[in-house]
Amino acid sequence: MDCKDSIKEYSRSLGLDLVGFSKCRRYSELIPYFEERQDSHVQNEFEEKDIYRRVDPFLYMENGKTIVSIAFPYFHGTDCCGEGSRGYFSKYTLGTDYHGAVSAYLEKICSHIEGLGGSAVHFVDSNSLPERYIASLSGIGFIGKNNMLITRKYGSYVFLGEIITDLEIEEDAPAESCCGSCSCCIEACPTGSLRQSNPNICLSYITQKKELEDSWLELLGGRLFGCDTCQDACPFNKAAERSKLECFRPFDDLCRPDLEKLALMGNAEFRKIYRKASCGWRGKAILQRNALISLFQNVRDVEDRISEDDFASPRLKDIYNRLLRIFKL
Ligand code: B12
Repeated sequence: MDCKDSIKEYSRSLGLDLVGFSKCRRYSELIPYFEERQDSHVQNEFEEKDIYRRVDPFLYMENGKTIVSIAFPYFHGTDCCGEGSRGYFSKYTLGTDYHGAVSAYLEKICSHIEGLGGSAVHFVDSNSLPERYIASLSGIGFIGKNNMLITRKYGSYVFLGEIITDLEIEEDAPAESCCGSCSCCIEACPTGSLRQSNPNICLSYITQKKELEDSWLELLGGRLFGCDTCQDACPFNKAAERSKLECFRPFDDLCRPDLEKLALMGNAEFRKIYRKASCGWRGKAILQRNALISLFQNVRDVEDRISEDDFASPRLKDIYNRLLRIFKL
């Protein structure tokens, strides 16, 4: 069996059936695109600022030859998240934090590659490379009008992980966009973020942003962390297969969040429940703030049950008073 089949077979034994291969090379064709975005100030604070780092996988492995892209399906089909409820977490946040969970899988596959005689380094999310673009080059999915890497099997509800290796492996054919004339996601986006190609007004980002102007407080619409609106609108997600990866099975507390408990939670509760999930990395106060926003928007007597004095943090006191002014006075 050659290296490619061996890596695919080993990944499949771990429950990972979307694995693609592309050549490790500089993505110079993206430089003008990234420069234009920089000039029009639409870069997001979570994006790598240095354009040359964004297109250069050799920074991670000088003699890299091949990049392996792997999709990790996370949606278990649980009917616990959705617009219309008073407060909900987006689908990707519901299970174990994907940074650790995906890394654990990638480490195993790296060891397998080392067993084949190659070196291997792995990434998920926190790196300077354009993961969706690399995944599309490897053919595991195409990039949709909602910017998402969309796979035929699991739709776009997948995380992406990559391995760079010095093994020379035949590349797969890149995937072409299949969106055609469909623009469901663009029409569904509540803020026009997709139409304007501006991730800084994407509600997923707004739920994670530390400082929010008043105008955003009314627009979160129950989103406690992340936004799925453009993905939920996508026809490729309607019949998408569900994830069988146990690590992404939703935690009960995240499925049916008690907004009042969430807004008033202490450090111990945060660490026990939310820090382990994918919504924990921005800290406790962001989740408390978003829960407070949902409460003020949806619950009539919230100010009788929760007061400014319940919060030690000046930031949360401030948001409480702003919400009181906007929704109750
Ligand atoms: C910054 C960031 C964000 C920001 C900005 C998102 C954005 N639209 O770029 C915010 C906080 C808003 C965000 C939100 C989300 N994110 Co995010 N995020 C990232 C991060 C760290 C960097 C992305 C980035 O650089 N964006 C800037 C744009 C310009 O680059 P890009 O999206 O990578 O790719 C574009 C170019 O390649 C271009 N392109 C494609 N082909 C070609 C060809 C040519 C020739 C050219 C010139 C350009 C071009 O189009 C692509 C799509 O816009 C990546 C991890 C990583 N290292 O890649 C995760 C990542 C993209 N996020 C991810 C996820 C899951 C999400 C959310 C779904 C979470 C949620 N439910 O709320 C949303 C989706 C929002 C959306 N519709 O994009 C996943 C995406 C998985 C997938 N199936 O696509 C990633 C890959 C993390 C991971 N490892 O799984 N995210």
